[in-house]
Amino acid sequence: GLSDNEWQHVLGIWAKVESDIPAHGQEVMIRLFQVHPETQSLFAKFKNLKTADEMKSSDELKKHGITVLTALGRILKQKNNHEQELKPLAESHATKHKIPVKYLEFICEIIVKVIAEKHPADFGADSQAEMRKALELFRNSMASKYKEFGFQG
Ligand code: CLN
Repeated sequence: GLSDNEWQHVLGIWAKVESDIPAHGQEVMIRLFQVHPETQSLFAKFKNLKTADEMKSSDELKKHGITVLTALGRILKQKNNHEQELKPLAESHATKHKIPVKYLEFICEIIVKVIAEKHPADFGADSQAEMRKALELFRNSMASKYKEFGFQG
C-alpha cells in the first residue's frame, strides 16, 4: 500500500483533477482512443467517432469521461480500503464489458500523462510516481477481483 503521506499527495493532486472533471475526463478518453484504438472498439456507443473533433463534440463521450474519473476518485479516496467501492466496477468490467487488465494499464498511464500536462507545476516526477503507485494498487485489486468473477483479464 501507500503511506499516509503518499496518499495525502495523491489526493492533493486529485483535488486538482476535480477542479475540472469534464475537461480532464474528455482529454483522457480522447487520448486513450487515439493512442490505443483497440479500446475504442469496445464501446458500441463510441465506435462511430472518427476524428478528434468528432470526439470533442460528443456529449456522450464527455459524460463518460466524467463517469470514469468520478468512479476512480471515489476509489482513490478510500485509500487502501477500496474493496467495497471497487467490487461493482470489477464485476461489470470483468463479466459485462470484458475489459482486459492490459487496457486498465493503458488508461492509467494516460491519466498520469494528462494530469502532468494540465498541472506541470504541481505534478513532478515524485508526484507522478506516487500517483502511479496508487493506480497500480487499483489495477492489482481489479485483477484479483476479476479472477474471483472467473475472468482471467
Ligand atoms: Fe469503464 C463503463 C469506470 C476503465 C470500458 N466504466 C464504466 C462505468 C464506470 C466505469 C463507472 C459505468 C458503470 C459500469 O458499467 O460499471 N472504467 C471505469 C474506471 C476505469 C475504467 C474507473 C479505469 C480507470 N473502462 C475502462 C477501460 C475500458 C472500459 C479500461 C476500455 C477503455 S478504458 N467501461 C467500459 C465500457 C463500459 C464502461 C465498454 C460500458 C459503457 C456503456 O456502454 O455505457
